[in-house]
Amino acid sequence: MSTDPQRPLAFGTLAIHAGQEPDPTTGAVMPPIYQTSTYRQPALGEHLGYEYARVQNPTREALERNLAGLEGGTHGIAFASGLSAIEAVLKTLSAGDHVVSEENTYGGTNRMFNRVLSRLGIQFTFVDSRDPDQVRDAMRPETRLLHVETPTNPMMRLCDLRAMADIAHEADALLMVDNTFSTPFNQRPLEFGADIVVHSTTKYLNGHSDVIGGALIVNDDDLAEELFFVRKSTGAVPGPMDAWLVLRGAKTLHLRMQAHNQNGLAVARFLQEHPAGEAVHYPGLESHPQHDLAVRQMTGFTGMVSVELGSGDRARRFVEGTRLFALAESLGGVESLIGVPALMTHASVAPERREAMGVTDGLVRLSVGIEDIGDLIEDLKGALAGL
Ligand code: P1T
Repeated sequence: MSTDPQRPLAFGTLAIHAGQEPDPTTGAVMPPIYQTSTYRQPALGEHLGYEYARVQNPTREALERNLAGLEGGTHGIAFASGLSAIEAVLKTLSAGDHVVSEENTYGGTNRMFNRVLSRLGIQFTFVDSRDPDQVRDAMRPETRLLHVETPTNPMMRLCDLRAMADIAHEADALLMVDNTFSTPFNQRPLEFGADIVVHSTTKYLNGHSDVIGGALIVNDDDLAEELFFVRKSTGAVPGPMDAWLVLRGAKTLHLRMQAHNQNGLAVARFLQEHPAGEAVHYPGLESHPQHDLAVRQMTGFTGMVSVELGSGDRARRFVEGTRLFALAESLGGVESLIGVPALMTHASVAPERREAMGVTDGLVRLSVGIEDIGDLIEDLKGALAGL
């Protein structure tokens, strides 16, 4: 694709072209939506590389090559949701194996670990991965996986990806990084030594709030084969239409993320200066306790901002008072959303654990979209005036 094979393609070019060739039969520049469950085989024991759509689908494969290109990996494996992507990795483990996980993950990830997979004999230890010593101390001989999110949902804590990779590998474990909040435009964990990157493609990668999807990206052929095997054997594949929509969304990731990064920073600064906000959590602010680390391993800080308003009542009045920011779960779409994690995305986390992490009833999370920033600030100003 590149005229000079020595010169790597830039991110924006990869977003549009990585893994994409015009359709060989028609020249269609977008891969067709192969809406089929099965494929005719020319003779018994012979096929054209496609047998059954749980196992192979060309539209899904186009998406997988694209996502692998964006994360700098060699294999992408698409799933029906972010949670099913994470679950597939856990299904490479066996009863008795141990996992160390950041404590402040998306509430649904925590629920799957605590209430589903622990019943099958997988053991979990939850840590504050801002502190590498705490992570190292939690590793055991039977630890197979270290799972982190950075920034975390919704406290926007960071962990040092290079340190996490070293700790995992010293213990013969793999490092899995949930890169949903950052996106590969802002942070590429494989470059810091991570083994597996996971995405809820529902969020920024698709970017238009119209699909539930997930993906894993890895660099190791054997690991990829194992994960393809788990997906084939358990079945959490995305449909071809959804795969196509995520691919279409990913082609504008670089443009959307520039706008999300800009608007996110502007909203974080506005909230920081507003007297109603007690604390603003955004890694792009100089006041974020890990701002130096943010600058070292990220190139932008996304559109995710959390603000502490001091009480559940004030949080409720704020999220019910906005007009442009819609009160809703999820994040990463072009439109701005707002919510109270303690009552919504993290309601499944035990209240005392939530409180200990700062996920209070007064904490409001904003997914800042790419609308006009003047209109967004006016909207927030109006809602805060009503507190
Ligand atoms: O919803 P699903 O596509 O299954 O993805 C789960 C998931 C995984 N990882 C992170 C960091 C996430 O934020 C999510 C989903 N999060 C929300 C729905 C939310 O509003 O935070």
